[in-house]
Amino acid sequence: MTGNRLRRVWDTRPALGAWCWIPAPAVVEQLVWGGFDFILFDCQHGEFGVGDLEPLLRVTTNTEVTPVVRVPTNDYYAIGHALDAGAEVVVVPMVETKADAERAAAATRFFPTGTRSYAGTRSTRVLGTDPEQVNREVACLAMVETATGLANVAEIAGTEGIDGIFIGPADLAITLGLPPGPPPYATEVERAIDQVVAACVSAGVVPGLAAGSDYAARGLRFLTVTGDRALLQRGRSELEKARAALG
Ligand code: 3PY
Ligand code: MG
Repeated sequence: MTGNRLRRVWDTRPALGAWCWIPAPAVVEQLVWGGFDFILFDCQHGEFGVGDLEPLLRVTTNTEVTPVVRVPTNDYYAIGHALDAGAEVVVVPMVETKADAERAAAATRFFPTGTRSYAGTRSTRVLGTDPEQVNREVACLAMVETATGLANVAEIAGTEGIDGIFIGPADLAITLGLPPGPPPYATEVERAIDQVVAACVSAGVVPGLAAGSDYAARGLRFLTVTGDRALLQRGRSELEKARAALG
């Protein structure tokens, strides 16, 4: 498969990925071996910034795993730098309005559709040197994770250059006046998920959710199944099992 493999995956079936919060190539390698469709490198809540991405993204070179980066904020420099380092998909947090969505989309593409700046960085080895082809292959996912974003979701999903909406259920719950928590979510959050999926379907873009494959049946096509921290935390249940076996 050439170009951005994840685009081909989410067009045919739900894409399943893992979060990376721990900035260690050995950890990324384990996730690559896990066989996920994508790894979501989290520069917002992970222990690294966009300047630390390159050695981590390099581990995905020539694998079937698409590198996705959540940038820390909706920022021209952060989006450009993540793409320069080799991100094929950028996830932009806290998109609340059409203007926010337009800013994220413009930073993701070169002229004439955007304002991204060109350089012979690692990205030219990943998606090529032709700006038109790169514009077609990269993807920009806007995060809808606030009550305001939810109210404007149809406009956000319909913004030129927005390829999908990624729902952040924790921030969304908080801004709806509810505590954040694991799935199944509060009724209002579950309803919001269906509202975002409907807006995405009508705009022809990909709906995604920071939750596992249970949600694929609800129309979600970009799902994070687990992450490095969660996998390590399983050590606790292993210990509990071992203690229980000892009686
Ligand atoms: C959220 O749930 O708010 C997220 O951003 C997912 O990490
Ligand atoms: Mg969030």
